[in-house]
Amino acid sequence: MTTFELTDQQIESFHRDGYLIVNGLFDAQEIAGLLNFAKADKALAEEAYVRRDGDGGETRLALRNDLDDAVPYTAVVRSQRIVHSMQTLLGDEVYHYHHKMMIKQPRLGGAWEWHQDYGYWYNFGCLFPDMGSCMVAVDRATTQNGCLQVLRGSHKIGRVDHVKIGEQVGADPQRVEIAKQRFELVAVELEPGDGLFFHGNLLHCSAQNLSEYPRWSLINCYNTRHNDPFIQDGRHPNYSPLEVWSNDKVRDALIS
Ligand SMILES: O=C(O)CCC(=O)C(=O)O
Repeated sequence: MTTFELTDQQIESFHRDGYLIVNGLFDAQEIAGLLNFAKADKALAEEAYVRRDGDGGETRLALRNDLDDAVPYTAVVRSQRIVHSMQTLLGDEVYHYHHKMMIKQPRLGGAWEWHQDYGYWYNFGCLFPDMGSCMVAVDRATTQNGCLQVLRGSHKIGRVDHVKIGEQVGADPQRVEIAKQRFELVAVELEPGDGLFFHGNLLHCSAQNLSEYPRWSLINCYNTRHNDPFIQDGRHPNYSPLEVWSNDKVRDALIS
C-alpha cells in the first residue's frame, strides 16, 4: 500500500508562504471520477446556494459538515494524502471541520473578497488559528475563470478584523491594501487534481469568472484536535476522530 508524505522542502515552503501547491494530488482517473459524480449530483445542485458579490456576480456553493461514506467527497476528505499532510503542516491530529463545493459558472461566477478563513472561524469559538484547507481543483482553475489569489506569506500577519463588504464579509480593507504592498500577489492556477493546502490566516480572494469555462473546486477544511471550539454554535462540528482512508480505498471510491 502506497502512502503519500510531504518532503521537508514542501513543509518549509508552507510555513514560509502560508500555502503549498501539490500537483497531481489526485490523478486524472480519480479526478474524472469526482468531476463526473459531482456534475451529475442532483442533491448537490439542489443544496447549493448563491452568494452574490458587489458587482452582481453569482457564485454557488454547497457546504457540508457531515460525511456520507457513499459519496466521493467523503473519500477526498478522508484521504490519507490530505489528512496526513494537513497533520504534518498543522502539527497535530486534525479532524473534519467542513467541506464545500465551490461552483463558479461560466460568465456568472462571482468574486470573493479578500479574507482569511480564520477571520470567520475565530467567531465560531476556535482559539488558535491552527486550521487549514486543501482546495482540490475539479476543473482547471485559471486567472480567466477566477482562480484563487493569495498574498504569499500573509498568514504571518495574524488574524485581521473582518467587516461587512457589500453582501460579503471580508478582511479590513485598509489592512488588505497595506498587505498588498508588502506581500507578493500570486494567482494560483491549478490543473484538475492539483491540491492547494493553505493556512487559516492566509489572505486570499478570487475574481469573477468571466470566461466560458466553469471553475469547480472542492475545499476540504480541517481543525486541529487541540483547537476544539470552546463554544458550540452549531455552525461546524467539535472534535471527533477522523477515519482516514488509504490511497487505494480512496481511488476505488473515486473511480468505481
Ligand atoms: O473558491 C473561491 O473562489 C473562494 C473560496 C474561498 O475563498 C473560501 O472558501 O474561503
